Amino acid sequence: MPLTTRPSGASENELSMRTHADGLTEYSVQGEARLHALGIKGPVRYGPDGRLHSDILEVYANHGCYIFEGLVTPDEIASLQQDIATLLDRAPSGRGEPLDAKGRPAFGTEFAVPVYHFIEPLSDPWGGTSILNGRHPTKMAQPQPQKGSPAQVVHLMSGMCQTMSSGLELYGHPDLLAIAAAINGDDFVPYNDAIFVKLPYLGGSVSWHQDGVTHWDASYWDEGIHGFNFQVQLYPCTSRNCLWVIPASHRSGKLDIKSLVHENGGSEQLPGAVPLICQPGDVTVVNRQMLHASFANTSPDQRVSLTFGFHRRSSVLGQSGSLSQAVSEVYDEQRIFERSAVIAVAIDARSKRYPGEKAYCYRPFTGLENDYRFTEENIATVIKDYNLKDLSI
Ligand SMILES: O=C(O)CCC(=O)C(=O)O
Repeated sequence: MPLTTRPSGASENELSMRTHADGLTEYSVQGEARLHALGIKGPVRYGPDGRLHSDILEVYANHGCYIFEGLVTPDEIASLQQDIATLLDRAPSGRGEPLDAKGRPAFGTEFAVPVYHFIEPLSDPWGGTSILNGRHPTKMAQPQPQKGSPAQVVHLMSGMCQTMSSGLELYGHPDLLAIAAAINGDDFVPYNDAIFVKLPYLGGSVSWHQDGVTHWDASYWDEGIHGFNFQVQLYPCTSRNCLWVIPASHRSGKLDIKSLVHENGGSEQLPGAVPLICQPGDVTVVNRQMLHASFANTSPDQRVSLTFGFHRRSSVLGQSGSLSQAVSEVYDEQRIFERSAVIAVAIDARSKRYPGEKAYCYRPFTGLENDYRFTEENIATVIKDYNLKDLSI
């Protein structure tokens, strides 16, 4: 739906926002039709063996993505929304600022990895740059924000397992971990997490990319080798603000994105893409080899996506750091164990919050449960600054 009402305070600049929004209309209609035809949505279901139903795994293998409807309960979503609102309220007033917008000391200065990542409204911070191994080779359209918009807006928040109690509890969700085990094996390992924030009329874009960077040329390459990302959706995701993916692109190897955009007349509206339209509580699973992007949010709807991924252990063991990790870092057994311990502590934190729920049994920590309880000591040694040990590939 194009913008039909003039946002308050809008000026002639709104025209370019409107042009951007109008320009997405036909593409959205076609994308939504493709999404419905694809059959990639449904509730989580298990087979007689108690593992994720093979029908779902087959759909995921074919298309590279799945939308688990209503996987996270409304009560849990409400807690997550509340914690996100607090995090945004306490964000620095801009990049590098010590105080929040209300003049209080900003949240999160004690963490080694900065919590908040700012961008200029409606901008594309990574497209066409060498940031993140240069994996976003083309620039997205950057519409003019309306007059009076803030100079910078929060685009990403890092470290959800240490910045919000509901984030750590979510990390131990039994269905999410069972899905991770079904896709990556019972000895699966974590990747990283990031909360994408797309504020109404302000949220930036994420240019077309494939996430994985390490295994493309390996003789043992396959379609699942770079793992997957969950996105837990806290608000309705529309074709205007959501993540778009190109189905089955995870099976095509490394794509020449520059050429794809060039062959598309320079337009970022790549053919065949589908919008991952969701309701709050839905969880998407997206193979990290899929070609995916999101457009500047020129819509009135905010999106907040808690994004966290998992890998096969064999994809990570022995690799060197990439993306946000330094190349000098080596993912040896110890490093993997220490980062994986976050899952063990999260499972215990969750079982304290939801005592009636059957806790997930994470195989690499079987027998070690008592050492990885949600205690003050483990918060200090396992959780604090855990994201320095992310396992990016
Ligand atoms: O949610 C988005 O807008 C971008 C997500 C993304 O690019 C990713 O998870 O790799």
